[in-house]
Amino acid sequence: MASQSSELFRRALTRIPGGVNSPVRAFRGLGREPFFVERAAGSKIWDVDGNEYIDYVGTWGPAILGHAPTVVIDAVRFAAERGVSFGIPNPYEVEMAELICRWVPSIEKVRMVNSGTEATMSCLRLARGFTGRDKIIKFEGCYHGHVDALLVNAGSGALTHGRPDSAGVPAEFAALTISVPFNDIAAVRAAFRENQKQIAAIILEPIPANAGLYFPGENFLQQLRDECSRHGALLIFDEVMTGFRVARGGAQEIYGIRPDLTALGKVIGGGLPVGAFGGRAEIMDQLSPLGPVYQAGTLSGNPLAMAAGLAQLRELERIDGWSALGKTGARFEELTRETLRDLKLKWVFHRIGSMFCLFFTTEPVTDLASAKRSDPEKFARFFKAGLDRSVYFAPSQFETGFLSTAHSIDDVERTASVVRDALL
Ligand code: KE4
Repeated sequence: MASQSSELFRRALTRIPGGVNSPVRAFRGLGREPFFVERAAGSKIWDVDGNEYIDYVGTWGPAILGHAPTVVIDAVRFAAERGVSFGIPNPYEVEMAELICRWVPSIEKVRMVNSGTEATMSCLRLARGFTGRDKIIKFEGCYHGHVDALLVNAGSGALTHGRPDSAGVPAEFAALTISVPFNDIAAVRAAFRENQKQIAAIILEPIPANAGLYFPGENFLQQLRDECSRHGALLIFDEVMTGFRVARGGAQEIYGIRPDLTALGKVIGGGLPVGAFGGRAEIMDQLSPLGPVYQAGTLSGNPLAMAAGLAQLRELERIDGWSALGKTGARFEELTRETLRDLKLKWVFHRIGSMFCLFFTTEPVTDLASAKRSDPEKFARFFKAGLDRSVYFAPSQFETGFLSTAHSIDDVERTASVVRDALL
């Protein structure tokens, strides 16, 4: 008898393109159908056929406290009983804005939106409005949501499904986006030389995590900071994934870099639809109703998303979630590297805090080109072997895994033995 997931997928395919509301969920190229989740709690998810999995996707980042943390559920219930949306300023928005500005010093003012895509899209428009320039520099493999101007050599699902440059984006839009290899400061300098006074901003994931996970080279972020300051362009950090995860102040705290604008999302909504963008007040004050750059949203600052995000962030601080995540991550890395050594495998394993990625290549991974050397068949076999053993890793080589504070050492040790079997 067909499983309930298969039955749901069959129905979904009839009414939803690809059967999914976001491409990366489709398990394409993995030789199996996606499962449908029924519920989730802590580090676990259960599908509609009753199968339990240890979850290392964490809804792509938001579930930093694990699924359905009590503090978030209680906060959403409390808020919901008082109204689920107002379209009128509410106290939660002020508390969220003050918390973000307190935790991320480069953010003097912030505006809430409803997705990471909206956050990066708004950053671009604001940078163009503030500088009066049109061109943007981005990096191959970085993914900033499905913004027209940024679906150029994009990562994540665009890369997974072989559409780093999406159809439907006018050539005129793409022509304003200069895409260069990550960690290639010479290419950035050349772009500024060849486009004098035309570049509004550089946008990047300070720690790229949408072509698998890799890191900025020594001084690379400082060099970008210097180039932007030298040429009057804005430096935009897309911290939708790293914000409040890799450290309380995000990647910019770890690397000690002060971007002009920052995009946020995921963790700040506690799992509800949310995004935010913020930065220097003189830039943010260019936004309507104060300034000429228009940006708006019916559900921006929604009370449920704000209540959920505030509860999650405050709990994260109360328990010092970042050091807990670091400890669990370190144990996960220790066991993974032990397994790779024992099996005499030289696959590249990257981790920072609670974010990790295993590349099926033995060459160093420092940018998209090197990440693409990873063997897709080996990845697919590993992913399915994990799933067959009740461990759900991200269903693409060009994604990143996430631990939460709900992942126990027992979860991690059980996963390590699954990794060993899956690598055999
Ligand atoms: P959303 O519009 O999906 O909320 O955020 C877009 C975005 C922006 N910036 C970064 C660094 C991101 O990682 C994302 C979204 N991340 C992907 C996972 N790699 C979302 C998963 C999906 O597309 O379904």
